[in-house]
Amino acid sequence: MRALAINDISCVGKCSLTVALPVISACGVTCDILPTALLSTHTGGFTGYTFLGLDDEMKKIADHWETLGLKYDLIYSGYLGSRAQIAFVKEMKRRFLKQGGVFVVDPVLGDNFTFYKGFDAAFAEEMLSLCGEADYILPNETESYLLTGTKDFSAALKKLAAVCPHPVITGAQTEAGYFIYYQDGEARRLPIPRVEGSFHGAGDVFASAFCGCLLRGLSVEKALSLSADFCYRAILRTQKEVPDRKYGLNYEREILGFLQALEASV
Ligand code: PXL
Repeated sequence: MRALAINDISCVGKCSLTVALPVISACGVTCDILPTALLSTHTGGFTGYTFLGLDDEMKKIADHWETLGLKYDLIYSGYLGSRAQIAFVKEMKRRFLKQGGVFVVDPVLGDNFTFYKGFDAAFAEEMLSLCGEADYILPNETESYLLTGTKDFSAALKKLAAVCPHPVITGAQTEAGYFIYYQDGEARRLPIPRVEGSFHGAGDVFASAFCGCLLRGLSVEKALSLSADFCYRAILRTQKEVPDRKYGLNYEREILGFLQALEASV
């Protein structure tokens, strides 16, 4: 099995490709990467970060790959730096996803009910059109709101299900805490204990683990529950060990338990 992760390289802050590559590889599958941008840190909470968009380079990389005849079982896209990059990801899907392959979109837009720096409503609209080409979309509750205009999860899920067959809204901040997803024509809930506060990079750990589980042939339910549990454990560890949340999740020492659960499920 071969995956392609299209995401940025934030050199510090444990998100995007610095999470996707180790987590998907550890799941036991090949993970190639297409970097969208190079940043000194991610944009959530740091100031003064550097940003180099890689639009031109991405095109050259794709052209070279075409000469190699590369095709992917799964393409997973995350942080995209511009509307042009969203259009290019659609083209990547057409050129490089195998027939019957899976396209997973994490529509990275924001957190705490605001856009990350550099994103706005026009960008969200473009992201929604990318969601329309995906098999799975994994918005957090903020992104679900920015994509649909509603804070009601059930209503948002319905709107997203009209766009994509398998929307998963992660980390609904209700009293109990749950993920809400659409499967077999109905909304389903996956209870996840709620942890107070915001944890940067949690969405990337979850999405990467989810892709790894799908690639190993797990059902959607099993992939969701194992990935969410891994993410939850990493959040608990981070709460104890990392005073400054912008440095991302300490997921590394939770990955063994996740992989054991994965291997026991295949
Ligand atoms: O974790 C999402 C993410 C990915 N990449 C970059 C980001 C963010 C969120 O802030 O800034 C560059």
